Amino acid sequence: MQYQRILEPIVTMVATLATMMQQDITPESAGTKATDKDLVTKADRAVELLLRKQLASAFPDYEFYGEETGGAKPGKAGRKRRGLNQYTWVVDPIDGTLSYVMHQPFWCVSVGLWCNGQPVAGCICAPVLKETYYAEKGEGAFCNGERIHVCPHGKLKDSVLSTGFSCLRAGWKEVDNLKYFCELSRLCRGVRRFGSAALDISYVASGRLDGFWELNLQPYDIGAAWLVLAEAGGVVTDLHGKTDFPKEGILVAPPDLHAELLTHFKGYRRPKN
Ligand code: 2AM
Ligand code: CA
Repeated sequence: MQYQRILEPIVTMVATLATMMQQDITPESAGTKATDKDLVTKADRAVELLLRKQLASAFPDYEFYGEETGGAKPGKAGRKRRGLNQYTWVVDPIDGTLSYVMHQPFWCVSVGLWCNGQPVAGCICAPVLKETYYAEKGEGAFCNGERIHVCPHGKLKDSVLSTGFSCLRAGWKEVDNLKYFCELSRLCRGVRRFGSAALDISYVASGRLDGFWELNLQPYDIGAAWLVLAEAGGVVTDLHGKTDFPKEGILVAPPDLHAELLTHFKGYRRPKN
Protein backbone atom coordinates (compact mmCIF):
# COMPACT_ATOMS: atom_id res chain seq x y z
CA MET A 1 0.00 0.00 0.00
CA GLN A 2 1.46 3.27 -1.20
CA TYR A 3 0.15 5.75 1.39
CA GLN A 4 -0.46 3.74 4.56
CA ARG A 5 3.05 4.06 6.04
CA ILE A 6 2.74 7.86 6.08
CA LEU A 7 -1.00 8.48 6.30
CA GLU A 8 -1.98 6.17 9.16
CA PRO A 9 0.61 7.48 11.68
CA ILE A 10 -0.38 11.09 10.87
CA VAL A 11 -4.10 10.39 11.40
CA THR A 12 -3.43 8.43 14.60
CA MET A 13 -1.22 11.22 15.93
CA VAL A 14 -3.80 13.98 15.35
CA ALA A 15 -6.50 11.75 16.88
CA THR A 16 -4.33 11.64 20.03
CA LEU A 17 -4.24 15.45 20.00
CA ALA A 18 -8.06 15.50 19.76
CA THR A 19 -8.30 13.07 22.70
CA MET A 20 -5.98 15.22 24.83
CA MET A 21 -7.86 18.41 24.01
CA GLN A 22 -11.20 16.76 24.82
CA GLN A 23 -10.41 16.84 28.56
CA ASP A 24 -11.16 20.61 28.69
CA ILE A 25 -14.13 20.58 26.30
CA THR A 26 -17.72 20.97 27.48
CA PRO A 27 -20.93 21.86 25.60
CA GLU A 28 -20.63 25.37 27.10
CA SER A 29 -17.08 25.86 25.79
CA ALA A 30 -18.01 24.88 22.21
CA GLY A 31 -18.85 27.59 19.68
CA THR A 32 -21.52 27.48 16.99
CA LYS A 33 -21.31 27.86 13.20
CA ALA A 34 -24.26 28.43 10.84
CA THR A 35 -26.90 27.50 13.45
CA ASP A 36 -27.05 26.84 17.20
CA LYS A 37 -27.13 23.11 16.43
CA ASP A 38 -23.86 23.26 14.48
CA LEU A 39 -21.05 23.03 17.06
CA VAL A 40 -17.34 23.66 16.61
CA THR A 41 -14.54 23.40 19.16
CA LYS A 42 -10.96 24.64 19.31
CA ALA A 43 -9.95 21.01 18.72
CA ASP A 44 -11.69 20.87 15.28
CA ARG A 45 -9.49 23.71 14.10
CA ALA A 46 -6.29 22.59 15.84
CA VAL A 47 -6.57 19.06 14.41
CA GLU A 48 -7.25 20.35 10.90
CA LEU A 49 -4.32 22.79 11.01
CA LEU A 50 -1.96 20.04 12.20
CA LEU A 51 -3.21 17.72 9.45
CA ARG A 52 -2.65 20.47 6.88
CA LYS A 53 0.92 20.95 8.07
CA GLN A 54 1.82 17.26 8.31
CA LEU A 55 0.26 16.29 4.97
CA ALA A 56 1.83 19.28 3.20
CA SER A 57 5.27 18.35 4.47
CA ALA A 58 4.85 14.72 3.31
CA PHE A 59 3.09 15.57 0.00
CA PRO A 60 3.94 19.20 -0.87
CA ASP A 61 2.10 19.26 -4.23
CA TYR A 62 -1.25 17.84 -3.11
CA GLU A 63 -4.32 20.05 -2.51
CA PHE A 64 -6.15 20.14 0.82
CA TYR A 65 -9.90 20.51 1.41
CA GLY A 66 -11.11 20.54 5.01
CA GLU A 67 -14.36 21.24 6.83
CA GLU A 68 -12.92 24.00 8.99
CA THR A 69 -10.37 25.74 6.74
CA GLY A 70 -11.78 25.04 3.26
CA GLY A 71 -9.53 24.74 0.19
CA ALA A 72 -9.91 23.50 -3.37
CA LYS A 73 -13.09 21.39 -3.77
CA PRO A 74 -12.11 17.80 -4.52
CA GLY A 75 -14.14 17.26 -7.74
CA LYS A 76 -12.74 16.98 -11.26
CA ALA A 77 -14.30 20.08 -12.80
CA GLY A 78 -11.93 22.93 -13.63
CA ARG A 79 -8.83 21.49 -11.94
CA LYS A 80 -6.54 21.82 -14.94
CA ARG A 81 -7.75 25.33 -15.81
CA ARG A 82 -7.22 26.48 -12.21
CA GLY A 83 -3.76 24.88 -12.07
CA LEU A 84 -4.77 22.47 -9.30
CA ASN A 85 -3.04 19.19 -8.57
CA GLN A 86 -5.11 16.08 -9.37
CA TYR A 87 -4.77 14.86 -5.78
CA THR A 88 -6.73 16.36 -2.86
CA TRP A 89 -6.83 15.45 0.82
CA VAL A 90 -10.48 15.49 1.88
CA VAL A 91 -10.55 16.08 5.62
CA ASP A 92 -13.02 16.11 8.47
CA PRO A 93 -10.86 16.81 11.53
CA ILE A 94 -13.57 15.62 13.93
CA ASP A 95 -16.57 13.83 12.47
CA GLY A 96 -19.22 13.59 15.16
CA THR A 97 -18.42 16.86 16.91
CA LEU A 98 -21.58 16.70 19.02
CA SER A 99 -20.55 13.25 20.32
CA TYR A 100 -17.04 14.62 20.98
CA VAL A 101 -18.41 17.57 22.96
CA MET A 102 -20.76 15.30 24.93
CA HIS A 103 -17.94 12.81 25.70
CA GLN A 104 -19.67 9.98 23.83
CA PRO A 105 -17.51 7.45 21.93
CA PHE A 106 -18.72 7.91 18.34
CA TRP A 107 -16.37 10.46 16.82
CA CYS A 108 -13.34 10.12 14.60
CA VAL A 109 -10.71 11.85 12.50
CA SER A 110 -11.37 11.20 8.82
CA VAL A 111 -8.82 11.76 6.02
CA GLY A 112 -9.40 10.68 2.44
CA LEU A 113 -7.24 11.12 -0.63
CA TRP A 114 -9.09 11.74 -3.91
CA CYS A 115 -7.69 11.95 -7.43
CA ASN A 116 -9.90 13.97 -9.80
CA GLY A 117 -12.94 13.33 -7.60
CA GLN A 118 -12.35 9.58 -7.14
CA PRO A 119 -11.09 8.03 -3.89
CA VAL A 120 -7.57 6.61 -3.74
CA ALA A 121 -6.97 6.12 0.00
CA GLY A 122 -8.85 6.64 3.25
CA CYS A 123 -8.05 6.50 6.96
CA ILE A 124 -10.52 6.90 9.84
CA CYS A 125 -9.30 6.84 13.44
CA ALA A 126 -11.82 6.54 16.30
CA PRO A 127 -9.63 6.75 19.41
CA VAL A 128 -12.27 5.99 22.06
CA LEU A 129 -13.37 2.91 20.12
CA LYS A 130 -9.68 2.04 19.60
CA GLU A 131 -10.36 1.44 15.89
CA THR A 132 -8.59 2.58 12.75
CA TYR A 133 -10.20 1.89 9.39
CA TYR A 134 -7.96 1.97 6.34
CA ALA A 135 -8.38 1.38 2.61
CA GLU A 136 -6.47 1.93 -0.60
CA LYS A 137 -7.83 1.53 -4.10
CA GLY A 138 -7.67 -2.12 -5.17
CA GLU A 139 -6.05 -3.24 -1.88
CA GLY A 140 -9.09 -4.04 0.30
CA ALA A 141 -10.47 -2.47 3.48
CA PHE A 142 -9.17 -3.05 7.00
CA CYS A 143 -10.02 -2.35 10.64
CA ASN A 144 -6.99 -2.46 12.95
CA GLY A 145 -5.18 -4.43 10.27
CA GLU A 146 -7.90 -7.10 9.84
CA ARG A 147 -9.69 -7.40 6.50
CA ILE A 148 -13.35 -6.29 6.65
CA HIS A 149 -16.36 -7.04 4.43
CA VAL A 150 -19.97 -5.88 4.23
CA CYS A 151 -22.64 -8.19 5.64
CA PRO A 152 -23.56 -10.89 3.12
CA HIS A 153 -27.32 -11.13 3.76
CA GLY A 154 -29.59 -8.82 1.86
CA LYS A 155 -33.18 -8.45 3.09
CA LEU A 156 -34.54 -5.21 4.50
CA LYS A 157 -36.68 -7.05 7.07
CA ASP A 158 -33.53 -8.61 8.64
CA SER A 159 -31.37 -5.51 8.47
CA VAL A 160 -30.07 -2.96 10.98
CA LEU A 161 -29.73 0.49 9.49
CA SER A 162 -28.35 3.83 10.52
CA THR A 163 -28.99 7.41 9.50
CA GLY A 164 -28.41 10.99 10.59
CA PHE A 165 -30.36 14.24 10.63
CA SER A 166 -27.99 16.85 9.23
CA CYS A 167 -30.96 18.20 7.26
CA LEU A 168 -32.60 19.20 10.55
CA ARG A 169 -29.36 20.78 11.70
CA ALA A 170 -29.23 22.72 8.45
CA GLY A 171 -32.84 23.88 9.00
CA TRP A 172 -34.43 22.22 5.93
CA LYS A 173 -38.11 23.12 5.82
CA GLU A 174 -39.74 21.35 2.83
CA VAL A 175 -38.32 17.82 3.16
CA ASP A 176 -36.63 16.14 6.07
CA ASN A 177 -35.33 12.72 6.99
CA LEU A 178 -37.99 11.97 9.63
CA LYS A 179 -40.30 10.68 6.89
CA TYR A 180 -37.77 8.04 5.76
CA PHE A 181 -36.79 7.27 9.35
CA CYS A 182 -40.43 6.48 10.25
CA GLU A 183 -41.01 4.39 7.13
CA LEU A 184 -37.81 2.33 7.28
CA SER A 185 -37.97 1.85 11.08
CA ARG A 186 -41.18 -0.09 10.62
CA LEU A 187 -39.69 -2.33 7.91
CA CYS A 188 -36.26 -3.25 9.26
CA ARG A 189 -34.97 -4.86 12.46
CA GLY A 190 -33.77 -1.59 13.95
CA VAL A 191 -32.36 1.84 13.21
CA ARG A 192 -29.31 3.23 15.03
CA ARG A 193 -28.13 6.83 15.17
CA PHE A 194 -24.46 7.17 16.05
CA GLY A 195 -23.83 10.78 14.95
CA SER A 196 -20.76 10.26 12.75
CA ALA A 197 -21.32 9.54 9.07
CA ALA A 198 -17.72 8.32 8.65
CA LEU A 199 -18.22 5.73 11.39
CA ASP A 200 -21.71 4.79 10.18
CA ILE A 201 -20.30 3.99 6.74
CA SER A 202 -17.30 2.17 8.26
CA TYR A 203 -19.76 0.08 10.30
CA VAL A 204 -21.55 -0.91 7.08
CA ALA A 205 -18.13 -1.80 5.64
CA SER A 206 -17.37 -4.05 8.59
CA GLY A 207 -20.81 -5.71 8.70
CA ARG A 208 -21.86 -4.17 12.03
CA LEU A 209 -24.60 -2.29 10.20
CA ASP A 210 -26.39 -3.38 7.05
CA GLY A 211 -27.13 0.01 5.54
CA PHE A 212 -26.91 3.77 5.99
CA TRP A 213 -28.60 6.74 4.35
CA GLU A 214 -28.41 10.52 4.77
CA LEU A 215 -29.90 13.48 2.91
CA ASN A 216 -27.41 16.25 3.52
CA LEU A 217 -23.75 15.31 3.86
CA GLN A 218 -20.70 17.10 2.47
CA PRO A 219 -17.69 15.58 0.66
CA TYR A 220 -15.54 15.79 3.80
CA ASP A 221 -18.04 13.57 5.69
CA ILE A 222 -17.39 10.72 3.23
CA GLY A 223 -13.79 11.59 2.19
CA ALA A 224 -12.30 8.43 3.70
CA ALA A 225 -15.35 6.21 4.31
CA TRP A 226 -16.35 6.07 0.61
CA LEU A 227 -13.31 3.94 -0.25
CA VAL A 228 -13.44 1.89 2.97
CA LEU A 229 -16.99 0.92 2.00
CA ALA A 230 -16.24 0.26 -1.67
CA GLU A 231 -13.18 -1.87 -0.87
CA ALA A 232 -15.29 -3.88 1.62
CA GLY A 233 -17.77 -4.79 -1.14
CA GLY A 234 -20.46 -2.18 -0.48
CA VAL A 235 -22.41 -0.07 -2.95
CA VAL A 236 -22.73 3.69 -2.62
CA THR A 237 -25.03 5.88 -4.70
CA ASP A 238 -27.15 8.98 -4.27
CA LEU A 239 -30.84 8.52 -3.40
CA HIS A 240 -31.72 8.20 -7.11
CA GLY A 241 -29.26 5.31 -7.61
CA LYS A 242 -26.85 7.63 -9.43
CA THR A 243 -23.41 9.06 -8.67
CA ASP A 244 -24.22 12.59 -7.49
CA PHE A 245 -23.58 11.83 -3.82
CA PRO A 246 -23.52 13.28 -1.24
CA LYS A 247 -25.31 16.29 -2.85
CA GLU A 248 -28.39 14.27 -3.86
CA GLY A 249 -28.28 12.24 -0.64
CA ILE A 250 -26.35 9.05 -0.03
CA LEU A 251 -27.34 5.39 0.27
CA VAL A 252 -24.81 2.78 1.38
CA ALA A 253 -25.39 -1.00 1.64
CA PRO A 254 -24.36 -4.40 0.27
CA PRO A 255 -25.62 -4.85 -3.34
CA ASP A 256 -28.94 -6.71 -2.76
CA LEU A 257 -30.06 -4.60 0.16
CA HIS A 258 -29.03 -1.44 -1.67
CA ALA A 259 -31.41 -2.28 -4.52
CA GLU A 260 -34.29 -2.89 -2.10
CA LEU A 261 -33.62 0.25 -0.06
CA LEU A 262 -33.47 2.40 -3.16
CA THR A 263 -37.13 1.72 -3.92
CA HIS A 264 -38.05 3.59 -0.71
CA PHE A 265 -36.50 6.83 -1.94
CA LYS A 266 -38.44 7.00 -5.21
CA GLY A 267 -39.54 10.55 -5.88
CA TYR A 268 -37.01 12.08 -3.46
CA ARG A 269 -36.21 15.69 -4.36
CA ARG A 270 -33.58 17.72 -2.58
CA PRO A 271 -35.28 20.95 -1.45
CA LYS A 272 -34.10 24.25 -2.91
CA ASN A 273 -33.92 25.99 0.49
P1 2AM B 1 -19.84 16.70 11.85
O1 2AM B 1 -19.88 16.07 13.20
O2 2AM B 1 -18.46 16.77 11.29
O3 2AM B 1 -20.56 18.02 11.80
C1 2AM B 1 -24.39 13.48 11.90
O4 2AM B 1 -25.62 13.11 11.39
C2 2AM B 1 -23.37 13.43 10.77
O5 2AM B 1 -23.71 14.42 9.79
C3 2AM B 1 -21.97 13.76 11.20
O6 2AM B 1 -21.11 13.06 10.35
C4 2AM B 1 -21.89 15.26 11.00
O7 2AM B 1 -20.60 15.73 10.81
C5 2AM B 1 -22.70 15.41 9.73
N1 2AM B 1 -23.35 16.69 9.59
C6 2AM B 1 -24.27 17.21 10.39
N2 2AM B 1 -24.71 18.41 9.94
C7 2AM B 1 -24.04 18.64 8.81
C8 2AM B 1 -24.06 19.69 7.85
N3 2AM B 1 -24.86 20.75 7.98
N4 2AM B 1 -23.24 19.59 6.79
C9 2AM B 1 -22.45 18.51 6.66
N5 2AM B 1 -22.38 17.47 7.52
C10 2AM B 1 -23.17 17.53 8.58
CA1 CA C 1 -16.51 17.86 11.56
